[in-house]
Amino acid sequence: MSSTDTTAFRLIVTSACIAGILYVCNVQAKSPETTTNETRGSSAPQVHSSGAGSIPTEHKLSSVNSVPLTGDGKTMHLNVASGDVAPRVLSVGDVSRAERIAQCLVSKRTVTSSRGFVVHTGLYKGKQISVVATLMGFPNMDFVVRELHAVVPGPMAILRLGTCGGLQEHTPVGTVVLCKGAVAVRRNPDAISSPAPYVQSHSLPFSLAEGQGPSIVATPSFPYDISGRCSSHPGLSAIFGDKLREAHCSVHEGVGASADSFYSSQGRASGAWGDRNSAVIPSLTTAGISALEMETFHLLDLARSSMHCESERVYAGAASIVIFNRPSGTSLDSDRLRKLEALAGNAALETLHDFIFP
Ligand code: R1P
Ligand code: URA
Repeated sequence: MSSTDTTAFRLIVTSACIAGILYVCNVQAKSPETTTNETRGSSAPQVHSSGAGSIPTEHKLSSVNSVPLTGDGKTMHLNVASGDVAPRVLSVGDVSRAERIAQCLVSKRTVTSSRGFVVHTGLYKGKQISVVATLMGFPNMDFVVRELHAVVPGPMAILRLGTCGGLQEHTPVGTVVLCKGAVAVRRNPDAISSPAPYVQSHSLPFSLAEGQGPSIVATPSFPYDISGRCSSHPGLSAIFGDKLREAHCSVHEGVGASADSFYSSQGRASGAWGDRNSAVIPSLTTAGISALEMETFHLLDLARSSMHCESERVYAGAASIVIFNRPSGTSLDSDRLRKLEALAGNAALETLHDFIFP
């Protein structure tokens, strides 16, 4: 094949894949009963699920002081065993987003767990990739990364594709924010339960430079801890950026913030909870944060922590689709979101496929 033929062939395969995802979206939008794990392509997925998560009565868990495993070698919460997971992983929050993107995999097999995690694994252009529904928040990302890592020998590449709030005027809805790094925003219960002399209402300055330690330490007036920045793997992120741009996504490279709540630590107004959070969004925006979501920081933090162990290191990166623009108060319509999920999902699979472990 000439290089023109090869390019044309790749274009056809990629377009067919995106068309497939969009077709599945439409089918699902019309008939919600089709959102189960049944076959949608030529290859029948093998699905196995169990009551993992609650401790199975027939098994005594081993390794209780590391990653607890059932008698048949499955992890307690994701229900995965050795051979169920590929070293290249795409993590998405939403179960239906994972299922739609996984339509691009052939010889797909699916593992579900009673905790709600879903792991699809199959071949993408000849390489094994897992697409995982990670659900929401730091604790779920922790279960996913640690339990997948426990059953995959050697290094792993993990990308997250999520949705987010855009904090800048130049990150309107529909932008895909490629995350160069992230900080964590956490509500501090000791600070919030102490009487506040006043409530901080305008921005508190902090820097997004790397290696600076905590950016903001919570006080009763501003009861939120903002961590220092943790970075994506530059090589993996650069490929992801190229693939997103090739897919004609509107890409903005920036630093994100991951919050421990969709509400308090994302600066959403509340009457009932006394969140004292009116300075959260101004502070993040003034510091230059582009995207606000709930998992990326923890993924990058675990990847950073794995660096001391080269042979089992996690290489991580992330991007998220802006569904709300906080300065303008606008939101993305669901059709555009589905289309962007398909394009960016395909770009993520391409990235994982092309990434060469150092
Ligand atoms: C909140 O609505 C959820 O959406 C974002 C947040 O991080 C959080 O998980 O990401 P996902 O769309 O990947 O779930
Ligand atoms: N996900 C979040 O966590 N926050 C948003 O505003 C949008 C998506």
